[in-house]
Amino acid sequence: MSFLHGKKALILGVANERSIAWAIAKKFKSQGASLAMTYLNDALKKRVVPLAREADADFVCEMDVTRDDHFDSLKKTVEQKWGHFDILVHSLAFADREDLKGSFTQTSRKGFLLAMDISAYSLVGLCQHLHPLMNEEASVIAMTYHGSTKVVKNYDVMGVAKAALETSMMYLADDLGPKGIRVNCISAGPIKTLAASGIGGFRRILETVEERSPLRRNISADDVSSTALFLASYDLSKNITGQTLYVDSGFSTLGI
Ligand code: 0WD
Repeated sequence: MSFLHGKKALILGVANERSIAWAIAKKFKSQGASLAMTYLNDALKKRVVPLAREADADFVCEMDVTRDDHFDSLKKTVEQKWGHFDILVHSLAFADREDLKGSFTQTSRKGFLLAMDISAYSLVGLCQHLHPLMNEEASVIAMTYHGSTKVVKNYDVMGVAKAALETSMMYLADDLGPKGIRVNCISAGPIKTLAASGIGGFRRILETVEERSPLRRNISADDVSSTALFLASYDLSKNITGQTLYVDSGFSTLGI
């Protein structure tokens, strides 16, 4: 059975073949969806275009979420190529490396706003521009992390941005629910990707999950893609919205 047959999925956040967004793209493709992907800039275009070709994407375009004009051009492109679409995946985040070193008190205004802008406001901007093109039964999925609700060493300003992302997700779910659009987050356990390499002591975080999580193992990008499929599919999750689903081997449930 293919759960996404005839559905159109726009996926933001593929940087390379290790990206969570790439695992999601492959999973959606295998379930019958048509894809479109965006890349951040020319440097990443070289990596993303071949992946988009491999996934037989309908189109690929540039999208830097700090640029207002890119929101307008993305909307225009989606409208021209597809008209309407069904699934939006937000799998992007950014903070200055300097702000991910364990001294949160030293966060600059500039660093704080940058992390918020790219990692949280972007979801609001995307929904604002694209919701008129979303079909009823559409699903919006954003990626988050446990550092939003608990202190995780070195996650710092990104934890604050993820808290804003998760709360934005709930307000968007309430706003867009009457149109039939669902909005949810997946809170993934640590996975070694390009973005993760910017977080100090990331290897130790992976070791801790393996040692202490209830399931005593780390998760993979493919695990996240299966949950993304569940949330993308109207048949599987039609009454789930405004939620953060944890795919973390149970780690977030631990106290001492
Ligand atoms: O352990 C992990 N890897 C986890 C990641 C655990 C839990 C959550 N996440 C989240 C991340 O915070 C992010 O929201 O999953 C999402 C995807 O992250 P990823 O797959 O781990 O990382 P990566 O492959 O690096 O993709 C993120 C991409 C950027 O890559 P780089 O590394 O070049 O910053 O986000 C994109 C970019 O492609 N991105 C932007 N896209 C549009 N406009 C921008 C921007 N301004 N900045 C970064």
